[in-house]
Amino acid sequence: MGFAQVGAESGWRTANTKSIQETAKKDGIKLKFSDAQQKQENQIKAIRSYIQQKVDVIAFSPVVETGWDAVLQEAKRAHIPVILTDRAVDSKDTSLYKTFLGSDFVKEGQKAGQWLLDNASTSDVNGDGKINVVEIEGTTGAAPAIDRKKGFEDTIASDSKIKVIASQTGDFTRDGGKQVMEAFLKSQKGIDVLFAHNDDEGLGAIEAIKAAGLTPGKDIKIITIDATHDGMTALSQGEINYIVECNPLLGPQLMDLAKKVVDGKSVPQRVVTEETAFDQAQATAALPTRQY
Ligand code: GZL
Ligand code: ZN
Repeated sequence: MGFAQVGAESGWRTANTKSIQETAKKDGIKLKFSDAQQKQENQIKAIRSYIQQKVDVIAFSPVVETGWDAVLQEAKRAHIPVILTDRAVDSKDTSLYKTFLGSDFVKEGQKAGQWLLDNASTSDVNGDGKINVVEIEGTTGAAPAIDRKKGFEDTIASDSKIKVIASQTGDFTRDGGKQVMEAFLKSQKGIDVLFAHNDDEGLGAIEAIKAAGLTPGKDIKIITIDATHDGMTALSQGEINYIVECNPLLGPQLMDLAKKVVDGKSVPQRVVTEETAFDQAQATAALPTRQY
């Protein structure tokens, strides 16, 4: 298998890589692996090299949704099956990949929005009658960033008191989250809530919130997505208020699907990963047995 990974931008990505590499080893699958440092041209180069090496199957997590048709056509012409994991592509031609294994990101955004609807009464921290939300988005053009934003904003639309007053990409990194939150704290008045598209951005934002002399989780309510170890630790300590899980442990299902595809067996076009969400008490209870 040739796997073209996005990069190593977040705790989620590290756990995802570990799951893929460990499962390949356990299942006796020879894995060629590349890290694209979040650059699409590097992922395309890696896929082309796997085609040249005539691997049996190619799998990758597209860093952004667009611009994949050409290289996927080349894989198809070379009769090498492709499996999408984690993130989706916008290709209309679904013959370009055998299956897409990953989360429903719109649903993740909806779960984040639903928590805010359910907790609106205690989220107007500054008591101005409005719930002002700042949003730190994921990588521009990435499926999780587009879909989480859509799910969240569609859901909070049902409460006119809740408004996203500023939204900017933090590129799914801690440094990105810190820098964007520093800017928001300077430019925005009356921030009540932060919605960050992943734990790492939220953890970076927490550094900026503390540096501004504010208490994360109290002076600014924080909702993030992933449920990585560090995010869940901050949640159990009350620095984050709610985390929607995004399961990175795709290794076992990926290798299963790959074996079926290589054996010419049919596989479902879409496999949605199982995942839940955590409040503070649930995080404290789950932490001791979390795999990531
Ligand atoms: C989501 C995945 C996202 C994570 C981020 O499945 O693509 O990319 O939410 C990661 O932490 O960087
Ligand atoms: Zn308010």
